[in-house]
Amino acid sequence: MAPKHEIPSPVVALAGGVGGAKLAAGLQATLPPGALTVIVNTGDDFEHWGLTICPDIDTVLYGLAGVNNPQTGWGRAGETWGVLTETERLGGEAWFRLGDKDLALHLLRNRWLNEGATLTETADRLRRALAVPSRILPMCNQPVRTLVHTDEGDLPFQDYFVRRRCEPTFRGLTFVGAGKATLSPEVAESLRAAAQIIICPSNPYLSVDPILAVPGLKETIQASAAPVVAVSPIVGGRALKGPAAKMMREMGYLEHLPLTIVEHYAGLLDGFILDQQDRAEQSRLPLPSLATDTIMTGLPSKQRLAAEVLQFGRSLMAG
Ligand code: FO1
Repeated sequence: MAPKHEIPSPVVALAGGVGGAKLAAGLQATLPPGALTVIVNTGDDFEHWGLTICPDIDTVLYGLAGVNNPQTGWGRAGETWGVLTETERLGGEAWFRLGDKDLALHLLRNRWLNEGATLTETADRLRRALAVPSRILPMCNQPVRTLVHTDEGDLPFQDYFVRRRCEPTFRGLTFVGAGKATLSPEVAESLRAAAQIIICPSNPYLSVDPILAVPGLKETIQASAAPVVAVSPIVGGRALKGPAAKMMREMGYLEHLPLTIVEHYAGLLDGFILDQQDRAEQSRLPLPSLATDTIMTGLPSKQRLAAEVLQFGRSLMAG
């Protein structure tokens, strides 16, 4: 592991929810304060209880603040559910579990948005309030909403993922509004200034593709001289567990091999990190790669992987 002063910064990470938040926490703990910027998927955002909900921003925010619920991966540790319970008793919708602490954040964010703040400004105020040294940037300020095409018709992402538990058969995705989104100055500047760009082990189709769908974002990464390294979300030849795995199967991605991911990110990557359990696939990869333990549990394993990712990126700069 390189000493902190040898790691080139600033570092920009592209992240979705839980997997992204874990690596981001490791990167933050490894880098000097303020050296990390995380660009986060907002395709999962939706309106609920009259509030704008930003699941991936909040998962990254809570993860970097160390206040996340490690069991669910989303939401707050030590959460209470008074409002949800009462809402349900009054006949309101309770399929999407907003806890009391989480709700407080949403009330504030909504007030700021109603006052005219951008999503980027709200994320910055919240990360400062939770003493997070890293910058958290929504992929854009305009609403982009992932729409899932199913055999039962089109469903907004959270309706499909949480309310319907991915039961309808999956047919495809549209990132509604992506065409009209613009690169925010903060996202553009962070990518242009980056010494390393890391694509976190988030779902490439659900979590990273919406980010790359923001017009100009992919091109800005491609124009960067910084090495771009993706960390595989695959362990042992398999994608995520649970409903996401069903969705991936229905998308036709039967072989969740590291090569599939590399090909998906064609033209973007300088290097790839795969799990040591997939080491047998390493020789198929058409770019520099590193096989290591990518499973992140506690902070030490997140930090160890982060240090390896940074070191690997640095080796690509030298080469
Ligand atoms: N995921 C669930 O499976 N059930 C929930 O009730 C739920 C509530 C929730 C509340 C706030 C938040 O920020 C995230 C929440 N998530 C919940 C997670 C989230 O909707 C998805 O895991 C992501 O969108 C997928 O990346």
